[in-house]
Amino acid sequence: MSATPRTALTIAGSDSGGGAGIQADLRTFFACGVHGMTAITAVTVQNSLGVQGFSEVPVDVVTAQIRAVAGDMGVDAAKTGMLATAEIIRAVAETLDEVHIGRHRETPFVVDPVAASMHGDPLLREEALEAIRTELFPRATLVTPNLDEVRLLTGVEVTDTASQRAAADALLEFGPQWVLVKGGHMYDNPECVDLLSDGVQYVELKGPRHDVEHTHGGGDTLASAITASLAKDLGVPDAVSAGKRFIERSVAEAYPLGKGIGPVSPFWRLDHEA
Ligand code: PXL
Repeated sequence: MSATPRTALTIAGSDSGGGAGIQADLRTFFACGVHGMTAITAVTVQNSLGVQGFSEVPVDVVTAQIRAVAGDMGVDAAKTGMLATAEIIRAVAETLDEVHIGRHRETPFVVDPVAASMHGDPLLREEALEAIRTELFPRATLVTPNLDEVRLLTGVEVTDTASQRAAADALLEFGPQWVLVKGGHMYDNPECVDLLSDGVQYVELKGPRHDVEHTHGGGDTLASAITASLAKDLGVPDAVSAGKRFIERSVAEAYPLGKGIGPVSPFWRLDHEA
């Protein structure tokens, strides 16, 4: 018998292609040595060419999954990905309070405000954006939007360091403890510069820009790697640095799969000889 590893819960949608969503989260948790648990919110039908459709899980089944694992196994850190509807978001927020997950509770909580797939397929109803701002952000230890999500949530168009800082401030207004404004979509910049802030500290995290087209699941993998580090009791700045190192390597080692866009890969963490 072994010691119980730290535990992390992802509340997100399933990607039948295995590269993003719940599947990306679980393989990242595994690669980071954390026991992963899931509350599935929606089932997408997709492959490397895009999302063909999705079906939401009934809201009482979503919340029952959270209660079942939190009550028995315990959750050391949690994250959200695709939440699909305002109704699911509101119910998840209420349930997280009940089980003491969130910035004012015992358990750290990362919100990755997933709105669309990289092909532009919607994964969130438009009316649900307001619920993300008002229900989830005030409960978040950290929010991790990309620049498209920043524009949808705040109206700020990030093009440079100054507008990235303005976006961080606008997001902090919604009440999360920390924001990570990811700069990966600033394609003019030869580096990937993410800005981490709690309104007092503004930390620029610089990393290489890899010239790869296979980046499916990149945002999910970064948020999951950060969540895994939070589950191991790292503070937010250290957890984000560890997550950034993890995603850089996973992007560098992304692989083609199918006829479209392949996934980022955490396989580099495995011992292929074994
Ligand atoms: O990468 C965002 C994302 C999250 N969750 C699910 C997805 C995607 C992107 O396609 O399918 C289920």
